[in-house]
Amino acid sequence: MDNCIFCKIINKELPSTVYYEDDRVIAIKDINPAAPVHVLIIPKEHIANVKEINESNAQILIDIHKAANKVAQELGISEKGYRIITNCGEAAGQTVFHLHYHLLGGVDMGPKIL
Ligand code: D5M
Repeated sequence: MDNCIFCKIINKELPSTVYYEDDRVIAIKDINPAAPVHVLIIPKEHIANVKEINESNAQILIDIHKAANKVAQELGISEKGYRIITNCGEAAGQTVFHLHYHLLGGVDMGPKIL
């Protein structure tokens, strides 16, 4: 999709620190980290947010969670625990309208972070 930051990162038109990539998902370092470990898990297909998840594309949620667990393991936050969240819509704080999950860890989190 034109003018989508994450599509540009996926297409290597913009730089990023990549922790994991396969044919469906990419995991990159968040440019503005809210925790010691802050990774964005992004589907390669342009889906605006979870409101656009339906029967035909829901498999991507499994792919995203599998990638998140793999990255959490590799970055050493799996044992202690981590948080995975997604913002849906402006009121929730979504600023990039290409579906992504924040993987946060490396700190003891209270009920609220982000
Ligand atoms: O989260 C959008 C997130 O995307 C926010 O934490 C910053 C991050 N971001 C924005 N641009 C970049 C680039 N170029 N690289 C890495 N991370 C980026 P949201 O849930 O939409 O508020």
